[in-house]
Amino acid sequence: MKRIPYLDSHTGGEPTRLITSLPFDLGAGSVADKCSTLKAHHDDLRRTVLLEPRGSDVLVGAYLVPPADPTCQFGVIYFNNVGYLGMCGHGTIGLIASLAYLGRVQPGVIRVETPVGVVEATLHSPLPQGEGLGVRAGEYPNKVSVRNIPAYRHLTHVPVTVDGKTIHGDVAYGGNWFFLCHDHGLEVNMQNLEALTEFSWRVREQFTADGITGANGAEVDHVELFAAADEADSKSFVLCPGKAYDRSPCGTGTSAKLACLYGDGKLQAGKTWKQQSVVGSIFEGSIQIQDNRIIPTITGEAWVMSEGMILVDERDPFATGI
Ligand code: PYC
Repeated sequence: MKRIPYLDSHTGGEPTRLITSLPFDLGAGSVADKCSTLKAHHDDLRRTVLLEPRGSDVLVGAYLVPPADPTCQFGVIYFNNVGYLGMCGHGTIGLIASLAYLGRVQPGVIRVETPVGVVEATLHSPLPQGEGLGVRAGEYPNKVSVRNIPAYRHLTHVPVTVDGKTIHGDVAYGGNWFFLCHDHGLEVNMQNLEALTEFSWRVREQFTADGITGANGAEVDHVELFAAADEADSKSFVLCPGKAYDRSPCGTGTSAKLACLYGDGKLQAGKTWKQQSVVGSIFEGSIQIQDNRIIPTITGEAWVMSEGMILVDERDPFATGI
């Protein structure tokens, strides 16, 4: 019987399943190298941990791995129901809040190596200034700001025709690749999830058919449909690569959005932008410009919600998921 301990959290409704120790060695390379090794040799573990019957399409997983960069405390590799992610904003907020719950980090700055670069998380102290860095009994700090890798817009106002309707959007990078669209004409709310999902999926298929990619031929595997919001600057529906929608406002998607806003002259460095998800949760985002690069910071809260042990009986026909 294999036993794999896990800790589940959610960030604005989007779950992260944290696996703090892997049952095999991934060598001494960078986190990007470790991710390649996982893909090539250990993809069964991703399937076991995340797919039904032990998981679901909605879950995002996070493997905690040793960093190669000596300035980092942790390395992390995010994964989903169909593969691996470059970075994950909600996942990093979930990771740091989970590590705080486990007592493995204190409020302050924590550097994390991901397959696409180093991100810097700030775990905020829940106590007012002057009351120390600690927490009230039984509580753990759960508010996290993530200074992401640089974000940028790759293509502007790209037309895509779906079901005879032509829409437009930008292709931008925030740690993953996104198509960001405003003129889709759909209501962005919980009553319209099926239509939003099907439409976004068709957009993504059409992108592939049209040969539109991110830089260096990268697949644009996330679709963001934007709409006006009452309690934030904007609301969005985000479709993830495995056809589940992001319950959070999507940290990497918000980073891509901030890069486009800056490119359009609609966001200045240091100003806060509030992005709301289709379920109503909000991330605050801002950018800094450093060496002509756009560096987004995303802030949100995560909540631990389940701690346990995945059991894998080797006789189980669904040991590696459905
Ligand atoms: O928050 O960056 C994010 C994210 C990517 C996919 C799901 N969430």
